[in-house]
Amino acid sequence: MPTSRSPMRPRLLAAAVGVVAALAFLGAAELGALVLGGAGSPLVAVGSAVIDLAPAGAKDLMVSLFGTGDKVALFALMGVLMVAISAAAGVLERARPPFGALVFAAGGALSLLAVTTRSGSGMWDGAPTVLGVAAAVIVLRLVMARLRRWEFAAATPTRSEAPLPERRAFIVWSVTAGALALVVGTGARIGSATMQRAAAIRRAVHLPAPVNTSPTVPSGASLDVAGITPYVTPNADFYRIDTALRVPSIDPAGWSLRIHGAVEEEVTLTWDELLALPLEEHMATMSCVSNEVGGDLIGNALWLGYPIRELLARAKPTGDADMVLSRSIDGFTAGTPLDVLQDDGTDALLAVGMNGEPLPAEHGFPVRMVVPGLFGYVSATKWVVEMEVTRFADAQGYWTPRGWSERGPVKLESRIDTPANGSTVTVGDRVAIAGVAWQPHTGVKAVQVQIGDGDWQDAELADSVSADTWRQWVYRWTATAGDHRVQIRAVSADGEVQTSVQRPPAPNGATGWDSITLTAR
Ligand SMILES: Nc1nc2c(c(=O)[nH]1)N[C@H]1C(S)=C(S)[C@@H](COP(=O)(O)O)O[C@H]1N2
Ligand SMILES: [Mo]
Repeated sequence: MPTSRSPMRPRLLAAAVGVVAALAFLGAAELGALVLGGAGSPLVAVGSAVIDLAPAGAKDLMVSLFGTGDKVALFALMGVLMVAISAAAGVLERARPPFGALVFAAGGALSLLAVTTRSGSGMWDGAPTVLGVAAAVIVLRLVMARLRRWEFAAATPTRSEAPLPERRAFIVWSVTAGALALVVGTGARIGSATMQRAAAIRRAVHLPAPVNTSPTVPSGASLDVAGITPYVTPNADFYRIDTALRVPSIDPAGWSLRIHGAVEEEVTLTWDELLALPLEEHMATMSCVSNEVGGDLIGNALWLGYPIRELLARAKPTGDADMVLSRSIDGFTAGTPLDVLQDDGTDALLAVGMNGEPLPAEHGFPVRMVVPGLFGYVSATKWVVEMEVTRFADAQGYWTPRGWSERGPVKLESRIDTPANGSTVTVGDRVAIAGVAWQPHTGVKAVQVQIGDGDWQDAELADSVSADTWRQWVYRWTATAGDHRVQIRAVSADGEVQTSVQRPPAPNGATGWDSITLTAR
């Protein structure tokens, strides 16, 4: 018998629980889509499917009714439908569990169909929908359980007419779940839309051809060894290091670079002005100061850009300036020696292209710096918008007050890519021990290999485009029985032999020899 303590309209509340579960579906799915880079949103996919499947007459009707607002009207219509169906599912779940949950599963299956049959959909595009259904079912079951407890408590006779704690719990649970889903879902949808707009802007960019003859990679730069690092690193595999929680999204149309500070002429350069300049293409290996011996925070790419020295020549640095503090739109800064940037023999670029494409967003779109021979943290500012000509005595880059050296030339290093540490090989087999070695801008002239206590042997060295890139190397060893320690060292074009002294990355780059152990049986 209902009392004033029991839910006034339990079926209406059950319907509301269904709607909250639908919000949870959308919120979780949109969050999943955002994580996937804006792909797989069931909201978008179902909307598109409806547009595609709708008969022409219905489309015309929508357009004539709502004009250019037809898409908004479509989403509103879908929203009304979704509220109606999820409310019904809530009522059903209260009366006959788990049939309400099954309605969500069925709706999920339909939107999964819509998502995965969209043109260009990828393997993971169904994941947001699956996540959404899981969230909806969990919320439906949990919040419905609260409603049942309230109904049960109300039906249990007591003398008190005081409001029930179960009532309170139900309200808290449903409101919290609904609000959370709304906030997360809206935020994620906005995030995905922003990312997709940024991706479309990048796709529309047309880079000019370089004025220099871009370096052709000699066929001898790539050794035929399984497991060796490719000479040129594909953009998708290029290591990424930055302090950006969110990749900055810059519309090139609004981008400009300001060169100021100790200069005779302040220079401002827009995107169109930059692209109209004679751009050059140069290959360079870039690495991170945090790279451990044997680590993979290093990559080699073809960069298209304008020589920074030319821009500095326009600005005309004054007095005793010795540093350029470059600044990213997100506040990151790097302090680069002015003389390196002015040097005729160093291809320091204000880069717009990477391996024949506009810079990927996470690698600095639309514009970054690339300076052969210097670690990224003192030279390779991504999303660069400002260069201040100053002095090391007066300014510091982002990492310097955080315990990293003011100067960061890349150290002579070498790495074993294959075989993997701890591998077992067969006695008598020819084993290709191979990897890469680098000291960008100086160059590498030899790599030497030592097996156990044996003599240092010269490895075979691959060609390279220039001293600015790493070089592949291979040493073909006939395996002899036992456990062997294999270590390597590089010799620079200057004749420097890579030091065996083991130092950690801080404060200015790791040193030491890379080594592996091999067992031959
Ligand atoms: N805006 C910005 N640029 C930056 C950084 C950063 O944190 N923010 N990190 C630098 C560091 S430490 C390195 S090693 C390189 C890495 O460039 P990549 O992510 O394209 O490989 O970018 C440099 N440029
Ligand atoms: Mo770095």
